[in-house]
Amino acid sequence: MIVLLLFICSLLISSTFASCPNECNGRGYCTTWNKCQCFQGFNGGAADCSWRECPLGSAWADKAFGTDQAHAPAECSNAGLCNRDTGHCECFDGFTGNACQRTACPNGCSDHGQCMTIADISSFEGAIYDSSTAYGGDSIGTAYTYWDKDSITMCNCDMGYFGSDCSMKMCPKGDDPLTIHQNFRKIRMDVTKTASPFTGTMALLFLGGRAFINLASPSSADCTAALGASNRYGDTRCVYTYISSTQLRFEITFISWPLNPFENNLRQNNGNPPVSDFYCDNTLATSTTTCAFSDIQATNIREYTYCSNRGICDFSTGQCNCNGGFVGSACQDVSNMIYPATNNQPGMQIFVSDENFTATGLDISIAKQPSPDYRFLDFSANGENVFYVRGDGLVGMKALEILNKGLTVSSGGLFVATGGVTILNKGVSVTSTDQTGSVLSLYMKNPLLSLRRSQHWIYGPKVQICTHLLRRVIKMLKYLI
Ligand SMILES: [Ca+2]
Repeated sequence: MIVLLLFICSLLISSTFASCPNECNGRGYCTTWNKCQCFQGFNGGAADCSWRECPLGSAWADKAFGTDQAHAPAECSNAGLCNRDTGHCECFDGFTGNACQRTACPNGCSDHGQCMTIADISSFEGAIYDSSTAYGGDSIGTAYTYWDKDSITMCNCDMGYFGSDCSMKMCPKGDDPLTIHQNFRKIRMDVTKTASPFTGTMALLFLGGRAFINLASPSSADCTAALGASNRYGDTRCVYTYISSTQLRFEITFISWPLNPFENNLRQNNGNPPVSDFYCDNTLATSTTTCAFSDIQATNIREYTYCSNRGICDFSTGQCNCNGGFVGSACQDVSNMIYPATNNQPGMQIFVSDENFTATGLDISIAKQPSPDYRFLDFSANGENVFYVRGDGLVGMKALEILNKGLTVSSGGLFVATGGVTILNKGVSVTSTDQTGSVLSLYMKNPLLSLRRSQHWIYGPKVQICTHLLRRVIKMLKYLI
């Protein structure tokens, strides 16, 4: 009986070795050596093909297989464990993707940004110098092709947000109202073409935004409107000048920038952007159209900073906490500023109704000693200073017009540095009580030529110039003529 059982068992064992384990679970075929040859996706390591494979990715870390050669394909990129039942990678913290092949962006970019690979962000967000021309870039991103091009990721924040996880909200920005006598940023864009005429439009790129400038029929108004339509700028002035049939010039003054910055973690503007931040895209013009940028005004530029330097930004809310005395969403205004009720009323009016008034209509008293480092009055129009009274009494102005009563210089004399003096009528009368100095002193680089031109003045009947020097000059002139 025992012998019979052993015989039956030996038959069963013999029968078992004659086929593959579990018939390869239907996920492979049995070879002649009773070994399962698993179908694709089931080479997970089990002899009966019961384990699934997981996706491969460039190994985050592995043994280099050559000089500077590593990161061979590995299951779950060596940054996770494979679930053999499902075939899905279970990534370690900080890694994501079906093969754990990417880093996870921090905090999901806080719902204020897009998680992008280093290759994508370089391609889509870059703006590189176009080496094929001598003018600016083409806004086409540079290529990045190293092993980690699809692995390393970062947040590309929405405009108005920054921080590695896009969790910080930008506060409004403005010019510091207490730093005055500053300049507007001003640049020049020269558009050139190998042969006229100009056609189409040139896209001016800045911070990833485009302003389309008409080249076929350019004008200052059109250029200004094009820039105004872009949310990358605030108040902007553009002046167009025709240079030649193959060169157009646009001079752009940035009066202000957006109150709410159109910036993010990749693109910033401090109010004085370098010309290298500006690019031209000629795809809507002819290919021979190029442009070059240069500075006109880049020094002592008005600020463009969070809360105008007169408040503290709360980056969790994006709101400024203004210092005392400053108001506005960017703290850009002094709190005692006066705004006219309507555009046809004075901002402030002083009217003294009593006809017996003998005091001062506007009295400005400053305790400090007279000094050139402060001002009593300061008048500006659209940011341009046109009149001021300095602390030491010096008055500066764009022009001076005296309607009547004339001009009296009590002391200090009158000095005209440039521009000369023109007397339309009444002539010039010189009375001198100085016994030592000359009455009239003339200095001419080319005296003969200058006196010839003005001889009618020299011999004029009303001339009463009596200096010894001038008589000698006139005698010499007579002799020469
Ligand atoms: Ca300022």
